[in-house]
Amino acid sequence: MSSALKNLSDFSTANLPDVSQKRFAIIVSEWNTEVTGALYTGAFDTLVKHGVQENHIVSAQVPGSFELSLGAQKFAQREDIDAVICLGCVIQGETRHFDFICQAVADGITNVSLKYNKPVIFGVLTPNTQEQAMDRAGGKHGNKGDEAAITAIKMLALN
Ligand code: DLZ
Repeated sequence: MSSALKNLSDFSTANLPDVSQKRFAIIVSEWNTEVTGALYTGAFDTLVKHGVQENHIVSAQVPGSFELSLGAQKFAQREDIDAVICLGCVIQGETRHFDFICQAVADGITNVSLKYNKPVIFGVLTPNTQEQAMDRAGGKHGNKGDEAAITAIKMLALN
């Protein structure tokens, strides 16, 4: 950023950069596919709605959210990819598995982003229940896949 911030606004879709020549990868986890499928549709459609060419979006599935970091790395390391969006849903269970997966994927995605100096977006829901997940995958709390796509677009404006 070259000058002082004048109007710090809430998260909005106003004044997004031109992304018509940018290329994105969307990595989506196969666990809880009812949720992650909705996140994926939201992210894909939002990219297109804001000017990304459909053939500039590559998509890949990984088995679970734990695998999102490696999936992200495989695309982040490609020179032709400008930003990576990771989508998953880890639902709280009765064991500590939830904590390990959430921590690992958050750390992993952060590391990939910093290593390759590219936006790698954390679009992973960590709800207590399936209902809470659906509320955030096109339900009453919107679609966090849409937000992940907008975040990726916004981060490209920093380049
Ligand atoms: C094993 C597991 C469990 C219990 N729950 C979830 C979940 O709610 N969401 C998710 O994305 N993945 C889950 N996984 C799978 C792990 O992410 C991972 O695929 C396996 O531990 C293999 O590395």
